[in-house]
Amino acid sequence: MLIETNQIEQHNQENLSAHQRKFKFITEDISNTEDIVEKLKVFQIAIPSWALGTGGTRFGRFSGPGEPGTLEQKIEDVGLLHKLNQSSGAISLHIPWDIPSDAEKIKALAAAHGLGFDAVNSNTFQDQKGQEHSYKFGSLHHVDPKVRKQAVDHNIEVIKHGVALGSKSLTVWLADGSSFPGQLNFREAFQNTLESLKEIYKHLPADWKMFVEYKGFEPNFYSTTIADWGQSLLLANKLGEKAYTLVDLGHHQPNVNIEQIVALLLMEGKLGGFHFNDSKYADDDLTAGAIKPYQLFLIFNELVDGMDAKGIDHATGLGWMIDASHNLKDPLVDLLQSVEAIKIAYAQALLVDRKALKEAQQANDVVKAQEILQDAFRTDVRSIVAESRLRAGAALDPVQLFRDLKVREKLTEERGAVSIATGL
Ligand code: PSV
Ligand code: MN
Ligand code: MN
Repeated sequence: MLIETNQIEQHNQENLSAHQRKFKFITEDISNTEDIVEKLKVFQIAIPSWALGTGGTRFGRFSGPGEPGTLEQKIEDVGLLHKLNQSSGAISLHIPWDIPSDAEKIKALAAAHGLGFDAVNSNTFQDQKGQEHSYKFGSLHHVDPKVRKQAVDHNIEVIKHGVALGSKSLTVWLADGSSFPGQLNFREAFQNTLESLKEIYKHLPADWKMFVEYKGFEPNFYSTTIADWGQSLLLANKLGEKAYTLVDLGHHQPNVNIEQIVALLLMEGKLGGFHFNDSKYADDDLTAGAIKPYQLFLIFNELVDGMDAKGIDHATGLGWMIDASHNLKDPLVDLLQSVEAIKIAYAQALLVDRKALKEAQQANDVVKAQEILQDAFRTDVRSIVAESRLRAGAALDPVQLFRDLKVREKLTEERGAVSIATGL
């Protein structure tokens, strides 16, 4: 084990009095801190296997030292995150980047790190070696039924891998679309996608969910076949009760009101889960909360409101996952920062005085409504989040402990300076 429990205890001991001072200060002003701490303690955010290596851009990839080269090493990395924050208890695999050679062994390794398997992701946006038909012009929407069948079969294969690992959901993201007007018949592309998804849906185990991810651009730039939440919802409704819309924060055109989308999808019982990240321009996949923390808070505000209204359990009701990749930072530190930002936004949303907000809305008191939200957002909840970690046996300051224990240096010693990590 690269990080021992006693090292976490020692770190917490050294930081305890400073933490307690801040936590005591905030509990004096907030009546429901205990409730918030307990909710945060059980809140888990899954880590995608492809975020563990440096992502790169289409102009180049500057890989970092000690990055994982195998599925086993990726699991070990998520194990390290979970040891540090006790909030990253699952890994999400992308097939075929992460094909497990021996599912039982991989499952046992994950279990030894306290990890489960989140959604499995199919990949029909790249051609693989030896593949018969190319996805250059799409996969599930393709004009050629042979290409569609190949893509359907791949998804069925992914489900099988997921079943062997104990995963409970399949995420389908398609690069299918067009880059020039006239290239596609929109209705036929949509119908083909629906028929293909129906085939895949038939192979979904009874207790599984299918997440239909949408994205309005890239790699196609004129149209994408599942471009927005409306098109994803249309598909999910036609597919059946196991199909849901998945919201990736980076997949919207600039300034789209994502919190409103989330509110309505939740209301319709069709919000499946999230890919958290942040962006300034497009699908930038930056650290969650790095650019627009207020938006992240407003999204959680809708989530808490909508989930409570329906009695949905915050921790288990939706699929919570990060989907980020980073070119400049240590991937593990970046993921720790993302998890922290998500938990901060969640904690702030739990602070919102819902009764007062309702009253302000009913009275059309715009100023009051804004004040209520901004009061919550401007509250420094970091000590509440830290307290939840302390109680869960995690580190008070995961990033600091990562540095102090020289985790990256040790990984580099073990794995070497040159990385062969897969992923985008
Ligand atoms: C596509 O941009 C995406 O967000 C999808 O979730 C993919 O599965 C993931 O990134 C990794 O390529
Ligand atoms: Mn995504
Ligand atoms: Mn994306």
